[in-house]
Amino acid sequence: MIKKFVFGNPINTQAVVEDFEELDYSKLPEIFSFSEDYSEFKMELDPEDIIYGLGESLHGMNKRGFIYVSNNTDQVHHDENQYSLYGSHNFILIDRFEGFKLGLFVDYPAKTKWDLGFTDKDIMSVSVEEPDYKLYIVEGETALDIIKEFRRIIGKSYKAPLWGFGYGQSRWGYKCTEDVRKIVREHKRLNLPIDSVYMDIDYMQDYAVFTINDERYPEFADFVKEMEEEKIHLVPAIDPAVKRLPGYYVYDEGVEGNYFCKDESGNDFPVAVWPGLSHLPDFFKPETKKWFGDKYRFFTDLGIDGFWNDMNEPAIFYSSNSIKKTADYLATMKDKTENLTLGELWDYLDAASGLANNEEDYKSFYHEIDGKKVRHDRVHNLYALNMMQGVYENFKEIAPGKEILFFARSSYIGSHRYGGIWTGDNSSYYSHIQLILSQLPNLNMCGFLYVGADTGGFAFNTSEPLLMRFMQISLFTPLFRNHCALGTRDQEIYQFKDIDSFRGMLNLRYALIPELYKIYTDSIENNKMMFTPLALAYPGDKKCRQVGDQLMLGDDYMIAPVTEANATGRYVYVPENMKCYIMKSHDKYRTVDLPKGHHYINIAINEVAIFVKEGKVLNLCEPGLRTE
Ligand code: MIG
Repeated sequence: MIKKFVFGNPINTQAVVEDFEELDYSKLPEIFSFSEDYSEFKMELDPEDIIYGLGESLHGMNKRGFIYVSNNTDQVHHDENQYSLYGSHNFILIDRFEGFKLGLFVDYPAKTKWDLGFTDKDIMSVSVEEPDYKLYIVEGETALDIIKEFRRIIGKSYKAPLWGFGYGQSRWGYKCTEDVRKIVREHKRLNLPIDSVYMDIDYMQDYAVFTINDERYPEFADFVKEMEEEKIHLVPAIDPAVKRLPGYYVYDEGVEGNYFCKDESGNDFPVAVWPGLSHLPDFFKPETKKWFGDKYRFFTDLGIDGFWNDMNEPAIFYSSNSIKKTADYLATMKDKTENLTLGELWDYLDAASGLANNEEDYKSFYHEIDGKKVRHDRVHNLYALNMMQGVYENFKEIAPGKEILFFARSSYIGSHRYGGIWTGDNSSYYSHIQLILSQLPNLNMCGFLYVGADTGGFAFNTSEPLLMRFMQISLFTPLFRNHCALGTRDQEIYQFKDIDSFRGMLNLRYALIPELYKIYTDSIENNKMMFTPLALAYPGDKKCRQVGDQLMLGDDYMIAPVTEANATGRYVYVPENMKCYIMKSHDKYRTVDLPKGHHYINIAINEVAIFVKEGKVLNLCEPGLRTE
């Protein structure tokens, strides 16, 4: 049962694909108290209420106790003091034990603040910047019914090709054909399965999108063919910002077609990102969507069938406005080379660090939406969605009949119909293994099924055991990509010692792919969760409400990764009788029958545990070196 309320004059975000009659405010749930202008509502929480949702946001599986702000942000610090990551997934589910359950979707494309029992531990308060939004209240018998209902109204999730479940190797820093060949060679030499190699921004000529650096990738078309023969999919990164360079075809077409975002007076708004001075395509205009989507032909014509869209929050390093302001400020400090007051010192430090992704910049450019000029910050969280929609819908034009792997960094609910997401710049921390676990079910309820995190961690240096533990969660997620940042320690499997153990994990993944893909497509077709918190899968079992580091996978399995450094096992709560497979690979494992209850399981560094419900089987196939 869905109730829709409309406040003010909301933008049509396209998140919901079904039409609902809007209800009279007298029908608003009585448990909510609204501020006079409806920009904020509060609800009293029961001490035991769990709140799930908010997609990829930080903190644990249960979101209660913190503040979150939906504000798509290029955020490399996935730390507990951050409010926003790359996506805005404004759906929450309040779950009271054996009682009241409620789903809530705030369909609003600018900043939305979720104070979930932080300021006052017993009060949830949700607020928007301006009261122009739609509020959907989703009711149902069970929490899983509510999620299903919500998933139905936001439309079917994107379906990735099977090869998108293969292992992918990536790193920021691969520069040339030889770097790619080496990965394929090493995997072949060591009998390590792999399906794809990702090409980060360095393949471009001066970071100009839809170009190839001919020196580093000479005869690129032949190189793609060569990889095709190896059955390796190359997946290039695509960034939205277009380098401002007269004579560069993408820039010229953009100017000619009037496709870029405008400043206050109607000139193309300049920003700086990787290519230097650039312009952001105005993806709110249908003709821009079509144009940019069509540019992917550059790759699809060569046979490339996978893409990742980065920087589409959109990330901005600086604008002429913000850099001028900073430069002016620094000029006033020119003679202050000693005796800065502490206040001046802080201002000084902030001046440069505040340049990127600056609030003022997001208020300084405009989109054209249905012929009207709309300031960017009012629709900020929809920029990535519109980019993805344009690109996805154009795939059938440029690559008819082909299944394309497509995912992005930034998103809004609705983006899930066009592609997947990866969770961005995590770190090589053990706590970020737990973070993936927390993100998976909360993303699933918001429609995002093709998801995954940078395996091994993006920022900072990984270690062999950490990469191993990271793989033991990633081998269950649809996207399974080893990726890391420029300048960090080499992170490919073959850089480490215990290759046999890594091979075991990859073989297990490949042996699981048919079953994982089945669970994945079933989740798409039937609006189900691929990963479910135990509290929702076993609503009558109070013990499950304490479990934040285990997940149900599909209908029959449970996973409980080791998330702690140096641990050689962990405590697990088993919610019904299960058989536990403790696996070194698809064909090397021991099993133990576990009755419902608490158990300590030994799980060595090269082992991963899969729990199977009594009477169910663990479906494995013979692994191969490619998904094919
Ligand atoms: O400003 O393309 O999240 O995966 O390696 C950094 C370089 C830009 C951010 C992405 C990351 C990618 C990196 N990018």
